[in-house]
Amino acid sequence: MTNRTFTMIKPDATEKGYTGAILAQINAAGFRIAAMKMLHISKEKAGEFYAVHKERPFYGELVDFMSRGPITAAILEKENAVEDFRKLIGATNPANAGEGTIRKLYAASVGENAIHGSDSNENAAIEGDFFFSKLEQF
Ligand code: ABT
Ligand code: MG
Repeated sequence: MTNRTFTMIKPDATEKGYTGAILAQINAAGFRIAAMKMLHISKEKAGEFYAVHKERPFYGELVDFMSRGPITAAILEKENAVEDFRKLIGATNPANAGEGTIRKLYAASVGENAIHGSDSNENAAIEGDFFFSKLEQF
């Protein structure tokens, strides 16, 4: 599974109507969609997903943000998926994101940064399984 990553189009980008444009950019960059769903996660589920950040000062805001509206979660497949997808989305803070990256184009701030991308193959598998059963991964 080293050729897969996990992504979420976050509530800010969903609210602004960017879902279609972002998915088109992901496809144009050569990623195959191996799983996808739109859903609204609870605070509890958001807190579980971001449990590694529990002690950070921004944790409460992050959980509120991620549970305030629908997201689109997906598993994406491509050679070197994790690294190439992080390049496609750009830096965590959109102010530092490169030209043409998804965060440069669609993110408002470090807290509301439009899209998630897994940071390792191990986390990609954990995160994908958090949202999708084996029957929903193709
Ligand atoms: P994610 O893809 O959401 O994991 O973002 P990324 O991996 O680029 O950045 P990390 B460090 O994992 O941040 C997780 C979420 O926490 C938010 N955040 C981060 C803040 O709000 N303030 C901060 O100072 C930092 C470092 C950004 C990420 N999520 N959102 N939205
Ligand atoms: Mg991260």
